[in-house]
Order: sequence, then structure tokens, then C-alpha cells
Amino acid sequence: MLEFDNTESLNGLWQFAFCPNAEPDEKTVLNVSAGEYKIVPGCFDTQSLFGKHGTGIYRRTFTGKEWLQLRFEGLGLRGRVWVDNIFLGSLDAPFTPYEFLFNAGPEEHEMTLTVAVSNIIDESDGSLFHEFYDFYSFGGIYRSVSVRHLASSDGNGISNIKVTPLDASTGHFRVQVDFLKSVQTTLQLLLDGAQLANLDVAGASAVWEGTVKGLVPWTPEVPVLHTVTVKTPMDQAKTEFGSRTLAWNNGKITLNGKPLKLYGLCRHDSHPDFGYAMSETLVLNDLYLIKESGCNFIRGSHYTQSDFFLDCCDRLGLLVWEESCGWGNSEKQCGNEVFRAAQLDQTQRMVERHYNHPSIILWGVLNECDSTCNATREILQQLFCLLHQLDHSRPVVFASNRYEADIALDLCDVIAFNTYPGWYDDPVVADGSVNVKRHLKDLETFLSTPAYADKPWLISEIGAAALMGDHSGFRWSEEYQEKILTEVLDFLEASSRCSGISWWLFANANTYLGTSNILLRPRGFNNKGLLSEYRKPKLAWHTLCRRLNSYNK
Ligand code: ADA
Repeated sequence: MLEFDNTESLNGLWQFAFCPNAEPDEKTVLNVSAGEYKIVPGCFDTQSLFGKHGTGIYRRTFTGKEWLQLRFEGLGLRGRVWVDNIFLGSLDAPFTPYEFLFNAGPEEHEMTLTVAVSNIIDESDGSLFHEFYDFYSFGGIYRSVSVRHLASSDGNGISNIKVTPLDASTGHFRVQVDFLKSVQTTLQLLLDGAQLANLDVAGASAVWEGTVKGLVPWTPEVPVLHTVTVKTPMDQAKTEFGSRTLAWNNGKITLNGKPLKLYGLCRHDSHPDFGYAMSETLVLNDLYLIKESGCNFIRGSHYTQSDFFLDCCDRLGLLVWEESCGWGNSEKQCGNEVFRAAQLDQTQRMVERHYNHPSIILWGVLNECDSTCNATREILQQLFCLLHQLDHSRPVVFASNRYEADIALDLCDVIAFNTYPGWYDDPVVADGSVNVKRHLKDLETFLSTPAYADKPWLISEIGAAALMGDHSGFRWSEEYQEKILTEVLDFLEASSRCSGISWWLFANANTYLGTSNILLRPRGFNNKGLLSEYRKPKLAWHTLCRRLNSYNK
């Protein structure tokens, strides 16, 4: 993670008030008496406010002077921020990092920070979150908040460090240091605490590129991290990175020259008692469960992940598909200019923030958008172009559920299909058997045609729901889910075309409470988890662990 000096955490106890069914104006927000308390990070609607929509008003004080930068790692569904009575700006995208730079004046003093967070769903076409999304609209400041005290008198400082591994076999890499404003200065670069280079800076960024012999590569088996520290006369920052190189061609994704076979799971960063404010303990427990199952891959569905999650994946050697927030967006939404701008903005914020994590091997966008129409092709083109501009070192992808009808597959570096044979896509045949393998074989044949044969292929979702304790053997039973999983693993073992899967889903996750799809979502959960929402194993989980661990013996 990127760390700046002079940074103070603002996590902990905040004052709180809830305004049901309303997004109050500035005057009301600033004058409301916030007589309750909430913990930040936290969701305000997991317990007594569960199912309620409105605005949570959070308030606390902190002290500082001169130039300060407030950093929000993620809140939802959207927020507005004031310091004392001055409006600093809004946070329009859920799960997305934002920073606000401001001058607090020459004298050290106490300030009041007020944040209004709404979980009211905006159903306009430009909105980034809709009720039909198959994950619940929990609200709150659900990731960390901090304030950085800048030492410079003009509000300048390091804004980012981006480390690009260029060749892991030789230890060749590049470091780019960005500043908040243009500057003339000198900087010192250190690698793992030892002098690397001194650079003169004239402008808003500086670049160093070179080779360090003996730089230990990062691999899933031995995930070695290195640290780059940047020191300037004004401030200091550091970041971890891993020296590993990715390539994608001839139908394969390779890591340090070795083709990857990805055995993985899609995961929601959510828990019934805490919503999207998963504690570090719970996140780490999830990741150890995944690691111990024998999986090497996680699809972070369907939004920007937390810094902590990625820090742990870097350390445990788990490979990650990270994607910005989207779900089943229609032609109308994809053609909407507000929606496009919001998609581009949140995607850029995700990449800028998470660029250095060696665990991330894929950048994704717009899960299951309507990729049969031109408007969607255009937005995908815009997003992929942005991603390639920001990062040449990783392939881009979106999870398609349109197969042969998709008109955007040529834009992807890696093709990914969400498919549910035996659940939505292919009826169970009369004798009770499910043609999972035949269905996957058909997709494989389609992707082996010359137009697509060079592009690696992933099954980004596949699965079946199981209600814990149902042992009938029919749909919704643990046995039925296990049967589908077994067929998928059989297919994957035998296929040289398919680079891997991310099974839907790691653990059951809260979803919509509305009426539209509730019959498919008993108890208000997506029940396709291999674990229950409290991470208790279903039958298929044991099968997954047994099968994957046998590969490593
Ligand atoms: C889709 C979607 C998932 C989930 C899944 C399901 O493929 O991408 O978020 O909704 O279907 O369970 O139906």
C-alpha cells in the first residue's frame, strides 16, 4: 500500500444522526444534532437500520493547520464532505477512493468534519448503483478515513508512486513519482531501505528506470515484496511492489513466463453483520480459507477492493481480478454521458490507487453489461483505452454473458464468460443429468475460432445455489451444487484452452430485498456461496478443497 508520512487515522467513534428517506440540504446537515454514535469504518444499516434508506450524517473533530489532505478509502452509496462549514466536495462512486486538499489556515486549531452519506438508490441512467444489482445497497463510511498533514507551504507533496516491473528475470523496473503540483526539487529513491538513485525534478512527475541485479521475483508460491521509498525536502512516502511480469498471448496468460491455470472464486467483500465494512480479521480469515482450499485466484466482484484485501493477497500469493463497479448495465445506461464519465472516473481512481499490487493480474469493468449493442461497445472501448493508457502491464477484461452475440469480445485482452449450465443456462435433461461439460465444450469450440484463439479465456462465473442443510439432491441442495462443481473441475482439468475459473461464489452474500427477484434469492441472499454467509462450509467446499489440494501433492 502507498503510505505517506504525517498521516493520522480518523477511524473510530464518530457522532451520528440518520435522516430517513431524505438527502437533506447543507443547512440541515450542518445543524443536525448528531446524538448517536457509529464506528468508522462501518455500515449504518446492518443492524437496527437494516432495510432503511436515507442519509447518515457523521461528525467528528480533528486538529491541524495549513495544508491538509483528507483521504477517504471508500463509502457508499455516495457522500458529501464539509470541514467546519465549508463544503469540500462529493464522493460520487461507491467503494472508490477520494482525496480532498484544503488549507486550514496558519494556526493549529480544532475543526469539525461532517460527512453526509446516502444509501438512497439513484435510479437515473447516469447512476453507478441500481436496485437491480445483485448485491445489497449497504450505506456508510465503510472504509478508512485519514488526514495527511502536508509540510509544504504551498500545498504540494507527493501524490503517487507507481512502480512498473518490466522484466522480473533481470530485475528491470520503472518508478514514477507524481506530485500534487508542478515542482522544482530533488528526490531520493531507496529500494528496501538502501540508496537507489537521486533525481532532479522539474514538473509534476519524475521517472527512474533501471535494473537491480538479484531483485527477488514475486510468485504466488514465494510472494516476495520490495519497498520503494521516496524522500523529498517536503515529504516522504513509500510503497511495496512485487517484481513479476505478465504476458497474454497464444491463448495463455503467463506470469514470469509460466502459463497460469487459475482456480478461483468470486468474492463479495461483505458480511451480514457488517455489510461492506469487513474487519481486517474477517478479511484475513476469508483469504486464509481461500488459500487453504488450494485456490490461487480471486475475482473481486463487482467493485474496487480495499487496500487491506490487496495487501493480504500480495502477501499470500493470491492472484486478483479487480474491477470497477457495474452490473448488468443496459444499452441506455452505457450510452449515457453521465454514466460514462462516472465509469471512467471510478476506474481511473481504482488503477491509480492499486497500481503497485503484484497480486492484481487483470483490470475488469462493467460486469455483464449489454455487450450486444454499439453504445456498450463504445463505453468498453473508452474504458479499455483508459486502462491501457494508465497501465500497459496488465490485461483488460469484462465478464460477458452474451457469448456468440457479444460484439465487444475483440476489444478484450482476455475473454471471460459468466455462464450457468445446470442453473440458468441449460435445462437439466430428463434423467437428471446436467450437461455442464457439453455446454463448456461448446463455448470452447466457439473461442477456438481464429478470431479469438489467441486470447486467453476464463470462466469468470459458474455455479449453483445451495441452501445449507438441503440434502434432497435436487436443485438448491448441497449435493446438486457439488455435482455442478465436480463437472466444472473435470472440464477444467482436461481443457488446455481454458485458463481458469472464478466460481460464483465464495460465500453467500446479502442482496436485494425488493420484490422483483426475491424468489430467486431466498432469505435476501445470493445463496451460491460454497460457504454460508457466516463462512460455514457446504458440501461442495469440501470437494473443492480435496480436489485442488490433490493437484499440489
Ligand atoms: C450474474 C452476476 C452475479 C450474480 C450471478 C447470479 O452472473 O454477475 O453478480 O448475480 O449472476 O447469482 O445469478
